[in-house]
Amino acid sequence: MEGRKNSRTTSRDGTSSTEKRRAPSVSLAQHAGGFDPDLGRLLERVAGLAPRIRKELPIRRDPATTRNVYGEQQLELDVWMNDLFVDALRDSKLVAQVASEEMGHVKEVGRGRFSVVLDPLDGSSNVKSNNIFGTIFGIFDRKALPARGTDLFAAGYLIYGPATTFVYATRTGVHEFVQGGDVHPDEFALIEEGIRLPPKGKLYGIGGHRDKWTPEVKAFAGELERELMNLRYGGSFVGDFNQILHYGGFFAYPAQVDKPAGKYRLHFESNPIAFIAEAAGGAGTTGTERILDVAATGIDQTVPTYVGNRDLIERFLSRF
Ligand code: FDP
Repeated sequence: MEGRKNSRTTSRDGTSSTEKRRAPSVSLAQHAGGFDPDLGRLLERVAGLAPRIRKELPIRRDPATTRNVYGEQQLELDVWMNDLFVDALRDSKLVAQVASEEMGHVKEVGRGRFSVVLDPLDGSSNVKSNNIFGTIFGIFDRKALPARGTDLFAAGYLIYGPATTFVYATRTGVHEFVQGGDVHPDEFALIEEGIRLPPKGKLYGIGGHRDKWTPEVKAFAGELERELMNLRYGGSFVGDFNQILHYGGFFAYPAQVDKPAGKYRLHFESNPIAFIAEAAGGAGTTGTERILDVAATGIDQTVPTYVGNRDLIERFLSRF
């Protein structure tokens, strides 16, 4: 199945291949179910929440009265999406534990084989401005939380952009799906299978404040700029990484001189994305070690996060 593209992709002559032949599209549930039937069922549940989420987006735009464990002001949408995902994971009967960026603790939800870590709404500051945001998740098989990233069984994300897309990865590959279509509007159909980071990275993006970046980060950013790589920073990890997945490059929310442990949450953001980057042939580092190898000491750990093409990560690491 490696490298397959869905029958609805547009060909170079501009005609949609749907117009040429109507081959049946491959659904997310079928695809992931072919890898592992329980994973197929779980991902179908997760993806099945997208239509409800999209419906609520125009309504739940206000700040909530609460803050998360990191002291950040929550949005109504943060809280609502967290509950929506936790309830769906519990109802699936496939999950034992859930931990999320919004809860700050591990919740026992049943006796299933999976444990799930998630950032229900990644990029919440983009809600107000209607820019890209999404949901990131990681799935462990028969592992108690918090667990090391290297033990992830699968990981993925949803993007609520102009189109709703779903990316999932197992150790053997990364696959992308899009929601919609004339036959099953709520279903996710395969767009691309076995995605690999393009060999010559085009983009770079670095969060935080240039004045506060460590000398290694400043120097490497200068190097990428001199190589005329294009700067893209959108303020949501999921959206920024998704660009790297498609165009190749380097993305970081780095160590800063006043924040050596970075901003991104190891379990809910950095591990799932590093897992996907590696499954697509790329790499993820904290600057001192592979992200997936970081020992799980607490559910609220943060790590400096650098992901992207392997050659760029290696060049970055050679500066230390
Ligand atoms: P947000 O706080 O808006 O949910 O770690 C969360 C995150 O977004 C990332 O998705 C995003 O890349 C980063 O924070 C944005 O941080 P800055 O506002 O410092 O750019």
